[in-house]
Amino acid sequence: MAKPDVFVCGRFTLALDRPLIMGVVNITPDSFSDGGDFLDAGRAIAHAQRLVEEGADILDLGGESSRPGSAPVALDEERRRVLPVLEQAAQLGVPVSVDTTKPELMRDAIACGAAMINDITALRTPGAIDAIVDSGAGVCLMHMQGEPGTMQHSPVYHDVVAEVSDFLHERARCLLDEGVSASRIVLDPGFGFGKNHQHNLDLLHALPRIGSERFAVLVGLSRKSQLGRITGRSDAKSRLGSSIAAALAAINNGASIVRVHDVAETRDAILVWQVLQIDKT
Ligand code: HH2
Repeated sequence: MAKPDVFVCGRFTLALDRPLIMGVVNITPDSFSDGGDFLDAGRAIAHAQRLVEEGADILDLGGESSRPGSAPVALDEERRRVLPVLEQAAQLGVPVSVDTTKPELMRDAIACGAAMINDITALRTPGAIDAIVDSGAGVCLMHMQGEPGTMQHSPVYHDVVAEVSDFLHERARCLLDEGVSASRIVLDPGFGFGKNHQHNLDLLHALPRIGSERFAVLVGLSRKSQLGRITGRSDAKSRLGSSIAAALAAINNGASIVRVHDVAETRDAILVWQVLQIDKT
């Protein structure tokens, strides 16, 4: 199926003729795979710089963990974590995304140089759409059933692909109606956000339907527990091999952007996989 040609975020226009890598910088004490590693601003900035050197096309800064069971973070604390890092990261030459659900932080982040907002609640907080609409920033709209505190308890769908896809397209419609162009919007089915293993598999197979021809699709499977369930690895940092396999599967199924913790290894895997693919037709 045809895909959009470009993703426009802030002053950047990213060609989608190759898969893009979004490198994750978690400025949190409690993220599921690297909580505490980059809570210090200096370490977070050094990590951001390293990810860009390793080939990240986009950086995603987050100051609030959304792992299953995580507790919400107050606005002031999230600001305190994210903004000093953003100020420096915005100088690194790649678009910087801020992963937040709070409209106040969205506005501050865009004023501070963020080129993209990544919202796991798809801009459902009142004021979130207004915060981004006239900014030119790119937006990732993600699907989540329930809330991080309880979302994995017993997710239920009648038809997971139809429900996720309809939800994302409705949210995108709200932005289009406000004059946001489709090239600024990417859609994400939200792997592990209120989904069991079968839901995740069904969604992975249905990525072209989720994006349709209009929107690029972003996939975040890196280090997630559903990969650990397949390999039997409970330590999130030991999921590098499975994360690379998942990123390649996502790209093969139509994802334009993969959100990953391990940029260098993912980049190399994508490059080699693309060169070595044997045309079986
Ligand atoms: N996953 C996480 C956080 N934000 N955003 C999008 N668009 N898609 C995702 O799949 C996604 C996301 C969870 O990963 P991480 O940020 O590493 O962990 P934590 O939420 O514990 O900080």
